[in-house]
Amino acid sequence: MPWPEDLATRYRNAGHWRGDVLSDLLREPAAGDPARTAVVTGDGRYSYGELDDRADRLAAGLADLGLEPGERVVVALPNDVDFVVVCVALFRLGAVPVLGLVAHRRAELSYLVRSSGAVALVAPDAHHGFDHRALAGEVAAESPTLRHVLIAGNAGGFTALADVTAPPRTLPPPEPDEVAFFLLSGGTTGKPKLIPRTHDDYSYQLRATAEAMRFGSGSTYLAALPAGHNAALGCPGVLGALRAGGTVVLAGSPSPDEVFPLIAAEKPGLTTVMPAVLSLWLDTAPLFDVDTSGLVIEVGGAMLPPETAERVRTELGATLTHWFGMAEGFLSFTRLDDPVERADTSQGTPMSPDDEIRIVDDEDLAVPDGETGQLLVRGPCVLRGYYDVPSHNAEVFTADGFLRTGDLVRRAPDGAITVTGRVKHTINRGGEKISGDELETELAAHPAVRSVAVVPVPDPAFGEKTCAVVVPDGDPPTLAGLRAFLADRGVAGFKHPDRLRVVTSLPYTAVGKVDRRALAADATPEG
Ligand code: OOB
Repeated sequence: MPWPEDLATRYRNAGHWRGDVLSDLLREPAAGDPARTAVVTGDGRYSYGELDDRADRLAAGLADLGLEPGERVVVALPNDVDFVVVCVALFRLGAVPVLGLVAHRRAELSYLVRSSGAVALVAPDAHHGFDHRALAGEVAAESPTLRHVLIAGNAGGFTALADVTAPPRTLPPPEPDEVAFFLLSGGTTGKPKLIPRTHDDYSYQLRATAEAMRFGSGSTYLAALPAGHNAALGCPGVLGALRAGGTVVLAGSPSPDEVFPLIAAEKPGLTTVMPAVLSLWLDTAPLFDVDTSGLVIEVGGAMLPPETAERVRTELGATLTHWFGMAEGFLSFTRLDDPVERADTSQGTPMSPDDEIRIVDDEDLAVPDGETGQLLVRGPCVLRGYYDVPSHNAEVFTADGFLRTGDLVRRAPDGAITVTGRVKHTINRGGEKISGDELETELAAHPAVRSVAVVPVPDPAFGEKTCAVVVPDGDPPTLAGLRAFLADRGVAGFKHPDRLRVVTSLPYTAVGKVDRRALAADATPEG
């Protein structure tokens, strides 16, 4: 779904889209200063020269395996150097990464393969004690399009990523307006959808966010969130840091005992967190006694209590920028020089001067500044359609190409946007988005569930947790039973409900839909 020509021309003339391609990542620093550190992990340090060469060799090796430009490859790797090498190699080949999470299980990975028509899957051998090789085998068994399973580490019966190598050769570069990779949507209705991001649009996002965060070749970015998520990938994140010729520190998890030693050792100037993780960092920081005063912390993804924002300054001595972002491409954030009140209570202004926003009521009519309405967005990074779901696209895009975000916001007279809620059926569990429709469908398959509604419940640490409200069929199910059932169905653990409420009937609205608002209003932290 390309942008219409008039808008594409506008974005090019404005200098947003400059014809950059992500296959060029690593190239310039590797040529100019090959020994410079590109990536640091818990296990090692990797130079631009080394990673550039590894990406070239992997791209050639993948071409020898028969992988063609345009073919999709599901990548579900942890924050490790392989993530960077695999992504850049696929960009160079013109193959299209579909970025999953290492937390994904059979249900999610098979869905990603199926919905993208992927021909290959890249996974680790094991991670945090979980056998991803066995998981890859299960996915392969139910994915007829999959020709290759590539394993980082000990490959068992599959192909080892390290063995996919061939002498570097010149490959035709991708076109700037082609899809560079797919991100996964947090969902509005139904299952999460695939979001195409082009070389031009993502390069603009990487450049503009790096400039706004004053991130340059001497800067270090700490990736504490999963690198496959837009927040840590490209705001400016892992790819933006590499594009700028800076250093990326990849933390295996956002856990304080992993992150604080890395901050002490590598002194990153920029990182991204979600509010739940930030609270954990704040609570545990005194135990580590690390100097965090040089750190700019981008916080977004879920509601940030103003008290938490305040603690970033008083307890960490760090600088806070507050972000509203979505994988769909719209970003709004407070700038480094904004007054602190703005950073505490709003998500600032859109990234691009050519981002267009509308805030509308139920009739799609614009609401005045200061009043709450649904946010509609269009712009040089905002997708024009999810992949291969025309009827869904017809619902969530206006005729003139604005995306209905499903988020409720208000705009102050100075243009700053504040998120106040949402109309979409998702649970925002510490920043991890769970599609209510998807989870209800999975739970409804349980034999003891007659009907089910999934609603958020307030949680002091996560902001929201997930409550399943169940009308039983016979003996009511238990929470543990439902969770085990979902695990058996291969549903990722973060989607399993945290609470269960058993009821005799669900409330319905006048038009006969489950009244989730009433259920959510009844919900207490205890469930
Ligand atoms: C980020 O991206 P996604 O795609 O995982 O989630 C997008 C959704 C938004 O539609 C909104 O519902 C929610 O996450 N959200 C917020 C928020 N920022 C995002 N809700 C309340 N307050 C905020 N500040 O979450 C994401 C992508 C890039 C940068 C930062 C976050």
